[in-house]
Amino acid sequence: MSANRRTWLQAAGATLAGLWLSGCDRLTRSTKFMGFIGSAENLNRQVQRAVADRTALAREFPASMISPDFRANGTRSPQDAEYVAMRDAGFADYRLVIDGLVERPLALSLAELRAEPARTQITRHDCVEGWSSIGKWTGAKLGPLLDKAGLKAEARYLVFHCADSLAAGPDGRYYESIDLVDAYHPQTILAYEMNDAALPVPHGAPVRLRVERQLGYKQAKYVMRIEAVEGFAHLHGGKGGFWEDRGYEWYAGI
Ligand SMILES: Nc1nc2c(c(=O)[nH]1)N[C@H]1C(S)=C(S)[C@@H](COP(=O)(O)O)O[C@H]1N2
Ligand SMILES: [Mo]
Repeated sequence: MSANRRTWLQAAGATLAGLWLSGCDRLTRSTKFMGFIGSAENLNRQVQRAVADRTALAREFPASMISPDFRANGTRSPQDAEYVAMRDAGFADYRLVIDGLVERPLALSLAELRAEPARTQITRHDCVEGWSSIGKWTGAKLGPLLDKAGLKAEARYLVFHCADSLAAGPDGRYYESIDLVDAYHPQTILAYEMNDAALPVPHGAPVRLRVERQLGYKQAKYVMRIEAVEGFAHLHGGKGGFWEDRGYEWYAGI
Protein backbone atom coordinates (compact mmCIF):
# COMPACT_ATOMS: atom_id res chain seq x y z
CA MET A 1 0.00 0.00 0.00
CA SER A 2 1.41 3.39 -0.91
CA ALA A 3 2.15 5.92 1.80
CA ASN A 4 -0.36 8.26 0.17
CA ARG A 5 -3.12 5.72 0.24
CA ARG A 6 -2.32 4.74 3.82
CA THR A 7 -2.41 8.39 4.90
CA TRP A 8 -5.70 8.79 3.08
CA LEU A 9 -7.19 5.73 4.79
CA GLN A 10 -5.99 6.96 8.17
CA ALA A 11 -7.46 10.39 7.49
CA ALA A 12 -10.73 8.82 6.37
CA GLY A 13 -10.76 6.70 9.54
CA ALA A 14 -10.10 9.70 11.74
CA THR A 15 -12.90 11.65 10.05
CA LEU A 16 -15.30 8.76 10.54
CA ALA A 17 -14.36 8.40 14.20
CA GLY A 18 -14.85 12.14 14.66
CA LEU A 19 -18.30 12.07 13.09
CA TRP A 20 -19.19 9.01 15.10
CA LEU A 21 -18.22 10.68 18.37
CA SER A 22 -20.31 13.72 17.46
CA GLY A 23 -23.23 11.28 17.75
CA CYS A 24 -24.93 12.59 14.67
CA ASP A 25 -26.97 9.55 13.67
CA ARG A 26 -28.70 11.44 10.90
CA LEU A 27 -25.47 10.87 9.01
CA THR A 28 -25.86 7.11 9.10
CA ARG A 29 -29.22 7.52 7.38
CA SER A 30 -27.68 9.60 4.64
CA THR A 31 -27.13 7.34 1.66
CA LYS A 32 -24.37 9.59 0.37
CA PHE A 33 -22.44 9.22 3.63
CA MET A 34 -22.96 5.46 3.80
CA GLY A 35 -21.77 5.27 0.23
CA PHE A 36 -18.56 6.92 1.35
CA ILE A 37 -18.02 4.37 4.13
CA GLY A 38 -18.82 1.60 1.70
CA SER A 39 -16.23 2.77 -0.80
CA ALA A 40 -13.57 3.08 1.93
CA GLU A 41 -14.29 -0.47 3.06
CA ASN A 42 -14.27 -1.67 -0.48
CA LEU A 43 -10.89 -0.08 -1.11
CA ASN A 44 -9.55 -1.66 2.05
CA ARG A 45 -10.84 -5.06 0.96
CA GLN A 46 -9.21 -4.70 -2.45
CA VAL A 47 -5.90 -3.78 -0.85
CA GLN A 48 -6.18 -6.77 1.52
CA ARG A 49 -6.95 -9.10 -1.34
CA ALA A 50 -4.04 -7.86 -3.41
CA VAL A 51 -1.61 -8.42 -0.55
CA ALA A 52 -3.12 -11.75 0.53
CA ASP A 53 -2.99 -13.18 -2.99
CA ARG A 54 0.73 -12.55 -3.25
CA THR A 55 1.46 -14.66 -0.18
CA ALA A 56 -0.88 -17.56 -1.05
CA LEU A 57 0.84 -20.86 -1.76
CA ALA A 58 1.20 -22.20 -5.27
CA ARG A 59 -0.50 -25.55 -5.76
CA GLU A 60 1.55 -28.60 -4.81
CA PHE A 61 1.12 -32.01 -6.42
CA PRO A 62 1.46 -35.67 -5.44
CA ALA A 63 4.64 -37.53 -6.42
CA SER A 64 2.63 -39.57 -8.91
CA MET A 65 2.21 -36.44 -11.04
CA ILE A 66 5.93 -35.60 -11.45
CA SER A 67 6.67 -35.24 -15.18
CA PRO A 68 8.94 -38.05 -16.39
CA ASP A 69 10.37 -35.68 -19.00
CA PHE A 70 10.56 -32.19 -17.47
CA ARG A 71 11.58 -30.01 -20.36
CA ALA A 72 14.80 -27.94 -20.19
CA ASN A 73 14.53 -24.51 -21.78
CA GLY A 74 16.77 -21.57 -22.60
CA THR A 75 20.35 -22.36 -21.68
CA ARG A 76 20.84 -26.11 -21.26
CA SER A 77 24.61 -26.22 -21.00
CA PRO A 78 26.39 -22.91 -20.33
CA GLN A 79 29.52 -22.42 -22.45
CA ASP A 80 30.87 -19.49 -20.42
CA ALA A 81 34.47 -20.33 -19.43
CA GLU A 82 34.05 -19.73 -15.69
CA TYR A 83 31.04 -22.00 -15.57
CA VAL A 84 32.69 -24.76 -17.60
CA ALA A 85 35.71 -24.75 -15.24
CA MET A 86 33.46 -24.82 -12.18
CA ARG A 87 31.32 -27.63 -13.59
CA ASP A 88 34.40 -29.69 -14.51
CA ALA A 89 35.57 -29.38 -10.89
CA GLY A 90 32.26 -30.81 -9.69
CA PHE A 91 31.20 -27.38 -8.38
CA ALA A 92 33.67 -27.72 -5.49
CA ASP A 93 34.63 -24.06 -5.89
CA TYR A 94 31.07 -22.80 -6.21
CA ARG A 95 30.11 -20.06 -3.80
CA LEU A 96 26.66 -18.53 -3.69
CA VAL A 97 27.22 -14.84 -3.03
CA ILE A 98 24.57 -12.72 -1.33
CA ASP A 99 25.62 -9.10 -1.29
CA GLY A 100 24.60 -5.57 -2.22
CA LEU A 101 22.38 -3.83 0.33
CA VAL A 102 23.04 -6.31 3.17
CA GLU A 103 24.74 -5.96 6.55
CA ARG A 104 26.68 -9.24 6.33
CA PRO A 105 27.55 -10.42 2.78
CA LEU A 106 27.57 -14.21 2.43
CA ALA A 107 29.54 -16.60 0.23
CA LEU A 108 28.18 -20.10 0.78
CA SER A 109 29.58 -23.38 -0.52
CA LEU A 110 27.10 -26.04 -1.60
CA ALA A 111 27.68 -27.90 1.68
CA GLU A 112 26.91 -24.72 3.62
CA LEU A 113 23.81 -24.05 1.53
CA ARG A 114 22.59 -27.60 2.18
CA ALA A 115 22.93 -27.00 5.93
CA GLU A 116 20.47 -24.07 5.80
CA PRO A 117 16.71 -24.40 6.50
CA ALA A 118 15.25 -26.21 3.49
CA ARG A 119 11.95 -26.98 1.83
CA THR A 120 10.79 -29.64 -0.64
CA GLN A 121 7.86 -29.01 -2.98
CA ILE A 122 6.27 -30.58 -6.04
CA THR A 123 5.05 -27.79 -8.27
CA ARG A 124 4.13 -27.01 -11.85
CA HIS A 125 6.46 -24.90 -13.95
CA ASP A 126 4.65 -22.81 -16.56
CA CYS A 127 6.70 -21.42 -19.42
CA VAL A 128 5.34 -18.42 -21.28
CA GLU A 129 5.90 -20.39 -24.51
CA GLY A 130 2.93 -22.53 -23.54
CA TRP A 131 4.27 -25.71 -21.98
CA SER A 132 4.20 -26.91 -18.36
CA SER A 133 6.04 -29.61 -16.41
CA ILE A 134 5.73 -30.82 -12.82
CA GLY A 135 8.88 -31.31 -10.78
CA LYS A 136 10.04 -31.89 -7.22
CA TRP A 137 12.45 -29.30 -5.86
CA THR A 138 14.51 -29.19 -2.68
CA GLY A 139 16.45 -26.12 -1.68
CA ALA A 140 17.33 -23.54 0.94
CA LYS A 141 14.52 -21.17 1.85
CA LEU A 142 15.45 -17.73 0.62
CA GLY A 143 13.81 -15.76 3.47
CA PRO A 144 15.99 -17.11 6.31
CA LEU A 145 19.10 -16.62 4.14
CA LEU A 146 18.21 -12.98 3.64
CA ASP A 147 17.71 -12.59 7.40
CA LYS A 148 21.14 -14.13 7.92
CA ALA A 149 22.66 -11.59 5.54
CA GLY A 150 20.58 -8.79 7.07
CA LEU A 151 18.81 -6.76 4.40
CA LYS A 152 19.35 -3.04 4.74
CA ALA A 153 16.25 -0.83 4.94
CA GLU A 154 16.81 0.53 1.41
CA ALA A 155 16.73 -2.94 -0.19
CA ARG A 156 13.61 -3.40 -2.33
CA TYR A 157 14.55 -6.03 -4.91
CA LEU A 158 16.86 -8.98 -5.34
CA VAL A 159 18.80 -9.40 -8.56
CA PHE A 160 19.87 -12.93 -9.53
CA HIS A 161 23.07 -12.92 -11.55
CA CYS A 162 23.46 -16.12 -13.55
CA ALA A 163 26.51 -17.88 -15.00
CA ASP A 164 25.19 -18.31 -18.56
CA SER A 165 25.05 -16.04 -21.56
CA LEU A 166 21.94 -16.53 -23.67
CA ALA A 167 22.98 -13.86 -26.18
CA ALA A 168 26.28 -12.39 -27.39
CA GLY A 169 27.74 -9.22 -25.90
CA PRO A 170 28.00 -7.73 -22.43
CA ASP A 171 24.22 -7.76 -21.88
CA GLY A 172 23.85 -11.36 -22.99
CA ARG A 173 24.16 -12.67 -19.45
CA TYR A 174 20.97 -14.10 -18.00
CA TYR A 175 19.67 -12.28 -14.96
CA GLU A 176 16.39 -11.83 -13.16
CA SER A 177 14.90 -9.86 -10.28
CA ILE A 178 12.07 -10.26 -7.78
CA ASP A 179 10.60 -8.08 -5.04
CA LEU A 180 10.69 -8.82 -1.32
CA VAL A 181 7.15 -10.24 -1.21
CA ASP A 182 8.26 -13.04 -3.53
CA ALA A 183 11.65 -13.29 -1.82
CA TYR A 184 10.01 -14.06 1.53
CA HIS A 185 7.26 -16.27 0.09
CA PRO A 186 7.45 -19.64 1.88
CA GLN A 187 7.86 -21.58 -1.39
CA THR A 188 10.73 -19.42 -2.66
CA ILE A 189 13.83 -21.59 -2.50
CA LEU A 190 17.31 -21.87 -3.92
CA ALA A 191 16.98 -25.37 -5.30
CA TYR A 192 19.98 -27.72 -5.37
CA GLU A 193 17.93 -30.90 -5.93
CA MET A 194 15.42 -31.86 -8.56
CA ASN A 195 13.38 -35.06 -8.30
CA ASP A 196 15.57 -36.30 -5.39
CA ALA A 197 18.89 -35.98 -7.26
CA ALA A 198 21.47 -33.18 -7.47
CA LEU A 199 20.13 -30.46 -9.77
CA PRO A 200 21.22 -31.44 -13.32
CA VAL A 201 23.11 -29.00 -15.56
CA PRO A 202 20.23 -28.53 -18.07
CA HIS A 203 18.00 -27.37 -15.19
CA GLY A 204 20.48 -24.94 -13.64
CA ALA A 205 23.20 -26.75 -11.66
CA PRO A 206 24.34 -26.25 -9.05
CA VAL A 207 21.65 -23.80 -7.81
CA ARG A 208 18.51 -22.32 -9.32
CA LEU A 209 15.71 -20.14 -8.05
CA ARG A 210 12.20 -21.52 -7.58
CA VAL A 211 9.73 -18.70 -7.14
CA GLU A 212 6.56 -20.67 -7.57
CA ARG A 213 4.04 -17.87 -8.06
CA GLN A 214 5.84 -16.69 -11.18
CA LEU A 215 6.24 -17.83 -14.80
CA GLY A 216 9.18 -19.86 -16.06
CA TYR A 217 11.53 -17.08 -17.10
CA LYS A 218 11.66 -15.76 -13.50
CA GLN A 219 13.09 -19.15 -12.35
CA ALA A 220 16.76 -18.16 -12.73
CA LYS A 221 19.11 -21.09 -13.34
CA TYR A 222 22.90 -21.17 -12.70
CA VAL A 223 22.56 -18.58 -9.91
CA MET A 224 25.95 -17.20 -8.88
CA ARG A 225 25.10 -14.08 -7.00
CA ILE A 226 22.06 -12.51 -5.35
CA GLU A 227 22.37 -8.77 -5.09
CA ALA A 228 20.02 -6.74 -2.89
CA VAL A 229 19.25 -3.44 -4.62
CA GLU A 230 17.04 -0.39 -4.34
CA GLY A 231 16.27 -0.51 -8.06
CA PHE A 232 17.56 -2.19 -11.21
CA ALA A 233 17.44 0.60 -13.81
CA HIS A 234 21.27 0.67 -13.88
CA LEU A 235 21.61 -3.03 -14.74
CA HIS A 236 21.84 -4.33 -18.33
CA GLY A 237 18.77 -3.10 -20.24
CA GLY A 238 17.28 -1.64 -17.07
CA LYS A 239 14.06 -3.71 -17.06
CA GLY A 240 15.11 -6.21 -14.38
CA GLY A 241 15.72 -9.35 -16.43
CA PHE A 242 17.14 -10.83 -19.61
CA TRP A 243 13.69 -11.37 -21.12
CA GLU A 244 12.24 -8.22 -19.58
CA ASP A 245 14.91 -6.26 -21.44
CA ARG A 246 13.52 -7.92 -24.59
CA GLY A 247 9.88 -7.02 -23.91
CA TYR A 248 8.51 -9.50 -21.36
CA GLU A 249 6.60 -8.26 -18.30
CA TRP A 250 8.68 -7.81 -15.14
CA TYR A 251 5.80 -9.04 -12.98
CA ALA A 252 4.97 -12.51 -14.26
CA GLY A 253 2.69 -13.66 -11.44
CA ILE A 254 0.50 -16.74 -11.85
N1 LIG B 1 20.13 -18.73 -16.24
C1 LIG B 1 19.02 -19.00 -16.94
N2 LIG B 1 17.86 -19.13 -16.28
C2 LIG B 1 16.73 -19.40 -16.96
C3 LIG B 1 16.71 -19.50 -18.37
C4 LIG B 1 17.96 -19.37 -19.05
O1 LIG B 1 18.05 -19.48 -20.27
N3 LIG B 1 19.09 -19.12 -18.29
N4 LIG B 1 15.52 -19.74 -19.03
C5 LIG B 1 14.27 -19.44 -18.32
C6 LIG B 1 13.07 -19.98 -18.91
S1 LIG B 1 12.33 -19.13 -20.18
C7 LIG B 1 12.44 -21.08 -18.39
S2 LIG B 1 10.95 -21.64 -19.00
C8 LIG B 1 13.08 -21.86 -17.33
C9 LIG B 1 13.37 -23.26 -17.80
O2 LIG B 1 13.79 -24.06 -16.73
P1 LIG B 1 14.09 -25.56 -17.05
O3 LIG B 1 15.22 -25.62 -18.05
O4 LIG B 1 14.43 -26.22 -15.76
O5 LIG B 1 12.83 -26.13 -17.66
O6 LIG B 1 14.30 -21.31 -16.86
C10 LIG B 1 14.36 -19.92 -16.87
N5 LIG B 1 15.59 -19.54 -16.26
MO1 LIG C 1 10.21 -19.97 -20.32
